[in-house]
Parts: sequence; C-alpha cells; structure tokens
Amino acid sequence: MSKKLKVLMAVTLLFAQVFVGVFGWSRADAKTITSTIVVKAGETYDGKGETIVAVGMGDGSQNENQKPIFKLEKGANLKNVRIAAPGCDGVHCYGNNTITNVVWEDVGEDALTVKGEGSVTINGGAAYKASDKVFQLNKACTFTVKNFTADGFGKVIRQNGGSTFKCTIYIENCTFKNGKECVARTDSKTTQLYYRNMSTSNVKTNWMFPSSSQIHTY
Ligand code: DGU
Ligand code: CA
Ligand code: CA
Repeated sequence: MSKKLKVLMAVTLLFAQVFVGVFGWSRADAKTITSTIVVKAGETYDGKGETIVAVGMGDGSQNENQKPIFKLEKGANLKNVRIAAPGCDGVHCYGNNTITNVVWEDVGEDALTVKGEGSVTINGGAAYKASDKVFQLNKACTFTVKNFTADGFGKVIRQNGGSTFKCTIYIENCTFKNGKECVARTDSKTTQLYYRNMSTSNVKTNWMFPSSSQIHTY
C-alpha cells in the first residue's frame, strides 16, 4: 500500500471516529424530538411506523422528573409509533384515548400514565425493558390492554400507590414475559380486573390486589 493511501485511510478513520463520538450512531428512520408532542382533543397522531428519539427530555432512568414523549389531551389518539431509548416519561393520557400499535423499545421511568379520568385503550404494540412500571394509573379509569406484549418489567399495570379510587381493568390476548413483581397491582379495594387469553412466562405473580375477589375472567 502506498504511503499516500495509508495517510488517506488514517485520516478517514479519524473523521469517522470523531463523527460517531460527537453525533452517535443515528438511526436512518428515526425522528428526533426535543419537546413533548401534544395531540389535541379529537385528533389522532399517526406515526406511520416512525421511530422517535427524545433528546434533552430525560435519560430513561427511574427519575420522576422526565418529560413525556406524547401528551394526549382528552379524546386524542396515538398510533403506529416506535418510541426508542430513552423512553423518558412515555405517554401521558388525559382520558378517552386509544393507543394503537405503539412499541416502547426501552421503557423509561414508565411507558404510559393515565392522568385524566375516562377510558384508555391500548390495542397492539409492545413494551420492552421496563425497570419498573409499564402502565401507571393515576386517575379513575376504564383501562383496557389488548393484543399487547410486555417483556421485562416490574409490573405491567400499577394503580398509584395508596390510592383508593376505582379503576376497571381489562386484559385480553396479551403475553407477559420476565416480570420481577406482577402483572397488576393496586391498593384500592374497589378496583376490578377482568382478563382472558393472557399468557405469562417467568412472571413472579399475576396479581397484587387487596382481595382475590377483585380478579375475574370474562
Ligand atoms: O411516589 O406519586 O411513579 O406517576 C409517589 C408518586 C409516584 C408517581 C408515579 C408516576 O407514584 O410519580 O410516575
Ligand atoms: Ca413513576
Ligand atoms: Ca412516571
């Protein structure tokens, strides 16, 4: 190899290393955001399969002060989106929302939080690598999860610790794998859970409820 070629290769390698060091590997199909995407009442955000990467909105750890990737106002819907790491505070729902085919590649503090009363339905999609909670219920709601997979979590569904309001939870056609704690947990004596066609593997226990009489099949 000529000396010129060797120098050229060394310089090219140096530039490549500096580029990767500064910008990281960027995903060809990814869309970078730096603030929460707000979806208005009555609207549907259709990502058409796009992958979203959040920058400067949180590190995806268990820190509670991260920003949500999406804020769905009451009556807003979300579909066909992949949320890449860092998952930050996921998706905030203000009630009467349908979330269709959303994949959380690496759940952050949590994947989705119910923050307004009403019904919230998750249909299709998956959540991976949650260090603790996938779905957090902070307001009374009818919460349905169907055709969904969660792999790696503490709990899939958690009603806010110590809260006594009533949630009605439906789980249908779901697969849950590798759960350190449980599928669903509540401290409320009025919350009811209904499930059918649910398969679990390597999940410590299914339910952490005040009474087993709150759990039903349908
Ligand atoms: O510690 O309310 O983790 O909404 C009490 C807090 C906590 C919530 C929850 C959430 O449970 O911040 O992400
Ligand atoms: Ca939390
Ligand atoms: Ca949270």
